[in-house]
Amino acid sequence: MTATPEPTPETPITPYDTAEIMGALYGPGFAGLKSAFPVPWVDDLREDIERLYLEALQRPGGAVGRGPRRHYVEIHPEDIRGFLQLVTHPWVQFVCETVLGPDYKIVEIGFDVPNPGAKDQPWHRDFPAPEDTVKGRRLNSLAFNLTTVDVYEDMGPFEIAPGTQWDEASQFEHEMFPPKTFYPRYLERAERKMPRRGDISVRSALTIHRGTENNSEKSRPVLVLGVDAPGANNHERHDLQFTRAYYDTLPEDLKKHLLGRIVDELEPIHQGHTIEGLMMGEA
Ligand SMILES: O=C(O)CCC(=O)C(=O)O
Repeated sequence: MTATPEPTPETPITPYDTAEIMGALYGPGFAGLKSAFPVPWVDDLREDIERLYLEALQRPGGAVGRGPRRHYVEIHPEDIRGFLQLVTHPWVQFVCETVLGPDYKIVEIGFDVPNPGAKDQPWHRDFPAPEDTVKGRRLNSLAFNLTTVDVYEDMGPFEIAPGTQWDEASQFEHEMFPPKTFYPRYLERAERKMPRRGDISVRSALTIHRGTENNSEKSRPVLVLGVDAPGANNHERHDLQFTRAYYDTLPEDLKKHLLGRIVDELEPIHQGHTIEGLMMGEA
């Protein structure tokens, strides 16, 4: 048995494993960490999200439909109390560096709200696979998800078809929506995720997935953090903003990972990332 080496600056001991993370994202296309955040911290996040959701619903274009009784809202990092803790969590940083390299960029923060009565979404990717993935066989973006409620079977859990980030998409509508004849392949592989408050997960947004029907009385707000490798250009669909006063409070080594604008006053976000194929029915 090999002895554990003494930690030195060259061999820092981290509890996380590079091969395991690479294997998870390049294999199933999904990884998770249980109990990454304290429950009271998540409860504060839910409180912030509930307030931002009400505000967004009142603002034209503030919340985009993602299907019947479902919305997506892109937000300003400083409008949630836990932004800094989220993006400096050692696992989040480790996964970003491992999969996207040392120059990874945070490009999006928002939340999905599947409300009671939300229906099964069509299986989909969040955007078409880029050339880097199709030809280069490389993942150049990740989406972290953090539930703000404990999820149970009747709450329309998120469902994912492991390994499908590599599926060829020439027959997909808009390169994102596979034809219904492909659904048996996803159903055969489907995994329903029922995280608890404090758990965090990460996936390739190309791994085919869907939100399912919410038959409960409870909504299931989930935070989304989008991160790119250099050149992925997903920031073009988003509008990350920081006030100068807030930005100045952030640690220097975090700033190089933020791809957004510094503004005098936060501006309402015009939602750039609509997913046309999900906007069916009334949101
Ligand atoms: O229900 C979820 O957790 C995710 C929904 C989703 O994939 C989407 O709206 O694009």
